Amino acid sequence: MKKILVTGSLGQIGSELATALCNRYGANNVIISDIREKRSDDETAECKCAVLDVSNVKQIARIVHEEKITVIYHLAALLSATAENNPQLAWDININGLYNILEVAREYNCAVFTPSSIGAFGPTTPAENTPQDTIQRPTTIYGVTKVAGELLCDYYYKRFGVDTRGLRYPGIVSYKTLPGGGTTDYAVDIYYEAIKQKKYTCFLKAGTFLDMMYMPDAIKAAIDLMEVDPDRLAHRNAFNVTGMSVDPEKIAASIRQHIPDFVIDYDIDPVRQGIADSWPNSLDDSAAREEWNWEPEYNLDRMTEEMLKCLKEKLL
Ligand code: AKB
Repeated sequence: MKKILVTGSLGQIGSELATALCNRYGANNVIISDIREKRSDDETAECKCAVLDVSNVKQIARIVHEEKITVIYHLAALLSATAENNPQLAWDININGLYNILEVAREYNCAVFTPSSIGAFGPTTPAENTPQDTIQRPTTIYGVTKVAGELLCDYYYKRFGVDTRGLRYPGIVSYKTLPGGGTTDYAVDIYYEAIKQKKYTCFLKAGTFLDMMYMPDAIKAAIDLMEVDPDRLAHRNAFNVTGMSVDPEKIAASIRQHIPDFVIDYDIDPVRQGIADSWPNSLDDSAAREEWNWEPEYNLDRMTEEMLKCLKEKLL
């Protein structure tokens, strides 16, 4: 039986992944953890919860040893805009934290899931239909940590046999826990503001195309990848996955099908615009489709319908 540790369990992806893991493997077999105590308003799994700082290798080893952990979903990380504001902290959490997880996984024979990102690409990467294997010269500290993380996970698999697997997540859209400090966060904020005031001021320009994915697909991708027969995996870490390629105008048009007087205007944040401009417009996810049958269930309009319905229930 798997015994699972989730780091970063109070964040946008971790909070929903933890619930899905409890449903699938039983709440007794999942330990959630984060840098802070869980609060009553945190929407995450009802299971054992630990405070865990991933920069403290002894703390990680103690939990893994005491709880007999066999699989770690390692989600604790800084996102792109926050990382750019504090590159030293980004290195410490995104790289030293991952290194600590991999070292403990090596010692205790755990499998490890780690998300990479579209941020692992840069301005010299082909921007349209970005291939699985291509140029990776990111210009952000976030991207540097993501490329280094992909390589480190490959290294731990090849050198020590640690069962490392990972995805290059695009922007993730969801209505339970807000993302924090990402460049793609506008694609979540826009739905909240559409419900609250039928108006949204976007920090990225019209025409800025980026890949996005709805949360249920992001969760399904992580669990499916961790369950597939390892003999099928040629890539293991850092699979391109995507649900859709959209810009702010396309999301606004999809929202207008439900809220006809919804208005979008623009107040550009140069830092996040610069980051977005350095990332691909659309990913080729054929390696994930071939190696472990990846297929998203949500396109833009299906996602919009569900986001607006769920946010209406939550906010009004
Ligand atoms: C971010 O915007 O930083 C993240 C990502 C695409 O990795 N959502």
